[in-house]
Amino acid sequence: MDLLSPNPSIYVGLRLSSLQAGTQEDLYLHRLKLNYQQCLLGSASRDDNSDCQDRPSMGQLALYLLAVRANCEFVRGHKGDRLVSQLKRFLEDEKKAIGHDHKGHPHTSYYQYSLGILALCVHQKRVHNDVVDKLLSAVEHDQNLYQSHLSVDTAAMAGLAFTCLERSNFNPDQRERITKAIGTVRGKILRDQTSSGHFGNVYSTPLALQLLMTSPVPGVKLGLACLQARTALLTSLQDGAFQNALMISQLLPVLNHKTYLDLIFPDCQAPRVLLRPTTETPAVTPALAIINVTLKVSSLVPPYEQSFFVLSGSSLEDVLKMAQELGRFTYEAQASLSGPYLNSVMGKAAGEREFWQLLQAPDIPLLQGIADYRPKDGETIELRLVSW
Ligand code: B12
Repeated sequence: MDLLSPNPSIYVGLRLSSLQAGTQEDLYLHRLKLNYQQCLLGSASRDDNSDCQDRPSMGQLALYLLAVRANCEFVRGHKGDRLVSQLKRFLEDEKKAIGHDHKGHPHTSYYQYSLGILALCVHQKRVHNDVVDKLLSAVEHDQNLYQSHLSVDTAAMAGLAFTCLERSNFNPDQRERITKAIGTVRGKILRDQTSSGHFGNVYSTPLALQLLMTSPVPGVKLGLACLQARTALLTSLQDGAFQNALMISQLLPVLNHKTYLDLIFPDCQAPRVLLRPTTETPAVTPALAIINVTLKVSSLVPPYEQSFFVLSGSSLEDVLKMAQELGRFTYEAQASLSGPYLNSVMGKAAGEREFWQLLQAPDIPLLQGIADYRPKDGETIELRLVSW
């Protein structure tokens, strides 16, 4: 995948919004189908096709299946069956990685595991009880811990997967546990509401709201919490917090009172307003200011620290590029659906269950990636190798 590959999450978000992009939308789905089928089913053209350097992950395949469903299609035929089998195989492998005693971890994450179950469910494909059991256990054990390890985003995605199983009457033997787990993740999300109204942080709020909106009996307390979250989201939206296309794709359904569960019975006839290409507003050339940003890496020996003068409005990625050009500093980023993901610094690649965390020194994790975050004058950004 590269940064120009079509992104299934964007297609899903658009189809669950009140907007449509006319023929562009059909073209986009066509490109998605070509890309995913070629990369996953390994057709003959794979070797000469530079579009698929990496095989899509379990979560990407799941998002692709959600995109197909968003167009009111079911995966069909030989190719469709193969994709479904692949996703089931991915889940089986993850189940093994978690292990009988639930001591291990999925190779990807419980977020992608949930996406996999959700995607199969909206295509009316059942998964074995023991696959669902792993996700149920993750939620149940998390509840016993003093501090929750599942992020709000993951809890919300797990809740959406469970709710789909519940609504589709799948895995009837586990019904009681499923219903209880939905209550558990809902409670966790509500407890994680911040004073500003967001659930977790601004970027986990769209998925959290998607889950809470599926609640059959909203009740006054839940209704109020959702209202506060919506208000907080709208304020963040006006403040320009939503620049990242993937984040917008998770927000669009919520703004249209829809959730991923609408993909069980999608409504492809609902009227949507035609999106117009944005008319370029004449660029208000901001006064060219030069700011000072310090880049710091303490996780390695010898540590690195250097200050740079960059144009205000530069992204963290611009700073990293400049540092690399000036020497002594190197980094590598890989394309993801969220944008470029920093995976190696000074030749040190993050290992399994490790990542290069981005922080505003001394200790505030950034809420955006290297392409979206724009450091302010005088700021020190630390890149820290941590386990997760
Ligand atoms: Co994260 N992460 N994450 N993350 N992550 C989320 C995307 C989200 C939305 C969480 C949140 O704040 N609510 C934000 C992004 C907000 C935004 O775009 N404005 C977020 C953030 C901010 C980060 C960090 C920047 C935090 C930090 O360092 N201060 C770092 C990334 C730093 C870097 O570039 N090195 C970070 C790290 C992680 C870990 C804990 C390492 C894991 C990823 C490792 C793994 O899964 N093996 C992680 C996860 C799991 C997620 C989560 C919960 C799911 C992502 C996923 O699997 N998507 C999302 C939640 C969400 O989307 N709402 C947050 C589905 C698959 C199919 O898509 O593109 O193939 P994918 O997935 C890959 C990328 O998403 C990438 O890792 C995934 C696995 O390879 N990734 C990226 C994960 N996080 C981020 C963040 C950014 C900015 C980028 C570019 C890529």
